[in-house]
Amino acid sequence: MTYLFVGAGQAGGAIVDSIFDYTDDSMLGLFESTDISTLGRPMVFNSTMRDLQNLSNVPAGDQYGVAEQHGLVQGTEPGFEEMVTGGFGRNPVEADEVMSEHASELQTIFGERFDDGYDRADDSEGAEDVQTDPSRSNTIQFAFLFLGLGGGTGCGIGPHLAREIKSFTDGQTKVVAVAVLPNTRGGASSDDDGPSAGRQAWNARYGLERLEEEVDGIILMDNQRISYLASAGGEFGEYNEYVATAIHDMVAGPMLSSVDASEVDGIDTPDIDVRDIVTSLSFGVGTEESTPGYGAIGRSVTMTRSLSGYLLPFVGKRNIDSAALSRLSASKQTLANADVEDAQKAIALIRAPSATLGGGSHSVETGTVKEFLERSCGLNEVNLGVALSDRNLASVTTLLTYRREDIDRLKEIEAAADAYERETEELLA
Ligand SMILES: Nc1nc2c(ncn2[C@@H]2O[C@H](COP(=O)(O)OP(=O)(O)OP(=O)(O)O)[C@@H](O)[C@H]2O)c(=O)[nH]1
Ligand SMILES: [Mg+2]
Repeated sequence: MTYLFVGAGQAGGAIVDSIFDYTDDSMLGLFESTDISTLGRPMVFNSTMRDLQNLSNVPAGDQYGVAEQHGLVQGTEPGFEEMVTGGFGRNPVEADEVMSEHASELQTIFGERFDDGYDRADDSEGAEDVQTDPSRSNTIQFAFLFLGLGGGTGCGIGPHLAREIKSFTDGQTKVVAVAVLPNTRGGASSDDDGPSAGRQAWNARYGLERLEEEVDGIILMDNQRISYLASAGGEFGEYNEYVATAIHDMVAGPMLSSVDASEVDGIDTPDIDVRDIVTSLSFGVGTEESTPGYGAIGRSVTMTRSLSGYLLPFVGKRNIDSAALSRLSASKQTLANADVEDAQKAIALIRAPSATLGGGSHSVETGTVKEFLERSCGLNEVNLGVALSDRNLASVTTLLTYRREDIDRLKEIEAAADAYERETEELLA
């Protein structure tokens, strides 16, 4: 069983890189040093060698160049630098065409890394057996696909990656996309040297239409949320870290630092897993008409000890305001102009030191967090998990799922894409 963290294009690669920064979850050495790399593997794809070279936590063997002439080229291949120079000039249509021609090479690549993938001759027993059957131990159970929608490469190749991952496992892999929405505020350009906001909106609409067909759920990371920053470009690092932490916690937290149900006050089954995340992110799971939902993620964190408590272990416990933590987590979601009240479902993870989970004045009130989410969500489908933290921090990470039609930002982007199309037609006329 493997989780795959795939990055496409510059933004996608950078976020995956940030997730694999968490290669030691045991800061204080209280837990065995399990980390994200025991659960999942990174793989990044880009058309520009330079972006790949900027990555710190994804080894060259996990990097692939996409080049019109050469197809998919592994980062360790001699001559890589000469082959992967092109880029797609911010044009996802071109990236899509090139990737279409070379998509079948992905099957070879996956085959080399994940044995023969799913055992096709014997797939009648269902996915539950994946964990126990050694012949399938290396199959890809879940894939997270990170990509920017405003550019060319990630936007154009992302849908192909999702389709080929699924096809490799005969549809067994669940794929969640984490898609960066461009900042479409202001007319000219949201990047200094980037394409216009209108063009990025057009790209985003193009990419989303294709992505929706291939994945089980889409988490939106809206760059408009950080557009108030003077130079948003310079702040991507912090924003990537924020999202990487939230996703890392939700995916890896319950597995790496799982909690004993009897220790937790207020909820019966405090464990969530990635399957629950996928279910929460999709509509109509298990039916013919399963469609991807659109999620936004948020995270709030507070210290469980005052600073003096760090020095003197038995003093300085702080009261934890659980209601404020939940509100903040939901309000810090990665989607601009989104109304929590419009969300249909939610899944959340509380992470806290075990001493703060048993009830009492210094504890996280899990019931309060759950209640807050239930009140906000139309479908009353709220799934709450609890995992241990080995630091003196309590955090609430919340993933809210919306229907596409309830998201104003997507309407705004579609309108901007239409306007861009009209403008360019007039120019060409
Ligand atoms: N949140 C975030 N957004 C980014 C980051 N890097 C770029 N972006 C944004 O993501 C969108 C796509 O840009 P890139 O990822 O650079 O594009 P690409 O996929 O490499 O495609 P090309 O146009 O071929 O270079 C744009 O809206 C960028 O502003 C990042 O590290 N984090
Ligand atoms: Mg690029």
